[in-house]
Amino acid sequence: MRIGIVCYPTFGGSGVLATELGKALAQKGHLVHFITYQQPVRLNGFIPNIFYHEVQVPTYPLFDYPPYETALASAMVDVIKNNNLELLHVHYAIPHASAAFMAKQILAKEGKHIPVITTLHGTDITLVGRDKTYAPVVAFSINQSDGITAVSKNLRDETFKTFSIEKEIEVIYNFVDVQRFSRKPIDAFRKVIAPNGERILLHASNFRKIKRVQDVVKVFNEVQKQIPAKLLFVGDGPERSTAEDLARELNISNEIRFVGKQEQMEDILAIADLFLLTSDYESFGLAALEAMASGVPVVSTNAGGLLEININGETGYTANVGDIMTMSQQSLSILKDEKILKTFKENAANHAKQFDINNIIPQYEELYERILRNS
Ligand code: GMT
Repeated sequence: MRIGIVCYPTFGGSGVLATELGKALAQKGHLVHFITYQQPVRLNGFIPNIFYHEVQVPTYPLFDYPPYETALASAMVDVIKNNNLELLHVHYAIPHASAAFMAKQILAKEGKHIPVITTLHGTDITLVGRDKTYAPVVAFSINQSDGITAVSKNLRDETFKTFSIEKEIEVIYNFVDVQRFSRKPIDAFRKVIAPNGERILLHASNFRKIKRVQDVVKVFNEVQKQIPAKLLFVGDGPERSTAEDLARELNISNEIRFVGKQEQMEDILAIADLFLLTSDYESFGLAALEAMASGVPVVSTNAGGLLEININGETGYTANVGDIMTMSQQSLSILKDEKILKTFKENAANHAKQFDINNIIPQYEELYERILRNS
C-alpha cells in the first residue's frame, strides 16, 4: 500500500508511535510517506520505502499566527497527488484530522478519493480537544474520518463521553518492539549512575503539568529514606524546574540526575529497577510499556488507560493520583527484596509481549485493507 502518515515529529508518545508504525510498515514492503513540519525524532538513518515531506509554513508580517493547518492540508494534497497515495493515516486529531478533511475535499473535486484514518492519542480528546475553542472542529473532523482508532479502551470511552461520535472507534493498542527493548544492562553505565549498587528509579516524559513530576520526586524521597537509591529523569519540558526546585528543597539533588531528551531509551531502561509514572491522566502510557518491555516494573497512578497496561500486583502497582505514601510503599515493596524484584521484572517483560509490534501492526494493516475495500 502507499500510505501517508501525519504526526507530531517531537518526542511525544503519539509521534513516536506513528514513526515506529511507519517504519514497521515500510519494512513489510509498504511505501510510507511522512508529512510533518520536522523530521520525526525516531526517523533516523536511511530506510528504503520511507519518504519524508516537510511542511513549509511561510511567515508574513500580517500573520501573528502562521496558518499551519492550511499549509499542512496543501502539503497533503501535493504529496497524495504526486505519489498516488491510497490512504492517509493521521495521528493526534488536532489539527491533523481537520487538515485531512480539507485535503480530502480538495482531492474529491479533482476526482481522487483518499480515505482518512484518525488515531486518537489522548490529550487531543481529554484535554485540548474538549476545550470549547477546538471542540466543534475536533468532533466534526473525527466524524468525517473513514476510520477512527483509539490507543486504549479508556480513550475510546472518553471520546464517546466527550463528543457525539457517530461511527465506531476501534481500539488498537500502542505497541513496542520487544526485541529492541530486551537489552542487557551496560555495567559501566550503571556504575556511573549508581556507583554503590543503589536501586535505580526512572521517570521519562515531556514534563508537562499532567505528568505531576513533583510527585515523582516525592515518591523517590520516601524510597531513598529507606534504601540506597538514585533517580533518573529522562526528557525535558515546562515542569522540569519545579522538580529540580523540590529536589533542592528536600536536599536530595545529589541522588537525582536529569539526563534530558534521549533517543536510546532501550539502553537507559536496561539499567533501571523501577519506572515511576505519576500522571493525572494517560490514555495509554507508552513510556511505561517501553519500561515493561525492558523488564522494568512500573509504579503508576490508576488514571485513564494505565490500568489496561500496568497490572496491579503483577507488573508493578497502581495507586490513586497524588497518593504519594501508597506509591512509595509500593515501590519499596518491589525494590527491597531481590527475589520480589526479579519476579516483577519477569512479569513486566512477559506482559509487554502482548503489545509486541508483531502483534499490533497486522491490526493496522487489516484496518487499512478493510477501509480501502469499503471506500
Ligand atoms: O503524554 C503526552 O503528553 C504526549 C502525548 C502525545 O500525544 O504525544 O501522549 C499521548 O499519546 C501517547 C501515545 O499514544 C500515550 O501513550 C500517552 O498516554 C498520551 N498522553 C496522555 O494521554 C496524557
